[in-house]
Amino acid sequence: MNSKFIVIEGLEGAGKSTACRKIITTLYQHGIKNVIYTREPGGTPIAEQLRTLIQQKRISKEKITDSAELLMLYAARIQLVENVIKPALANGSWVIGDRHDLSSHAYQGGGRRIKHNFIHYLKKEILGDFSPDLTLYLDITPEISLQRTRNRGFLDRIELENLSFFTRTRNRYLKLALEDKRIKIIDATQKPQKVTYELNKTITQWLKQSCIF
Ligand code: Z5A
Repeated sequence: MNSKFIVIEGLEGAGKSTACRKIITTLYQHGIKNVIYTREPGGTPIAEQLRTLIQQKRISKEKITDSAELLMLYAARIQLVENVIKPALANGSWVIGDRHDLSSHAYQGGGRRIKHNFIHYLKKEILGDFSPDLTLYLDITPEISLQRTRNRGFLDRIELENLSFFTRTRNRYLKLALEDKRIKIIDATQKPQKVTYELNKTITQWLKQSCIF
């Protein structure tokens, strides 16, 4: 059975971490037991250090520029892809990714307004043709996202952005999801049980369509 790379995307608080756990269980029930979980940014020692740099509120008075943030995200991503994801796929494992490249197009492209052509150029140069087999985008409004993350009490550097930043991010997610049939949109404003039901349905249909069982 060919191994696959499945990615979960969405605003913070969309339920990505919860969804990753559920998907691993669904795959297990379908006999796919060799599955690893990755998160971005992060997932290797160097990528985790970059994650800390990206998320930390303040290291000194020095501001992280938008371009530096984007480059650090791609540096973390390629460390993870080359050292963890590709070797796992080559060994027959499936990979469930908590965020991947689409996040940069949504947050840095939509949220930070970095030019699409520049991000696309980086993606092509750094990742080449490597991309997920399936992406599940958990759609919530920025208002729900802020409500869920603020309930947690701790906000990192990106979570401190304002509502219009997250509105632009969500709009970019939706635009890109509607343009690419490998991205499925799940309404994640619904109750957790309903979101889990939709996830299972979408994954099961996709497994059938891809002739995986
Ligand atoms: N970032 C970027 O800018 N560019 C990039 O290229 C990449 C990332 C890769 C990573 O944050 C940050 O990096 C992120 C984007 C940026 N920052 N922002 N802002 P992270 O990895 O630390 O966290 P996150 O990805 O934003 O996820 P999260 O906050 O941990 O949320 P989540 O994984 O989507 O949700 P969860 O932990 O499963 O659930 C959150 C809470 O909501 C929890 O209390 C649940 O019980 C609740 N929940 C979940 N689903 C529901 C439903 N359906 N109803 C009610 N409550 C729910």
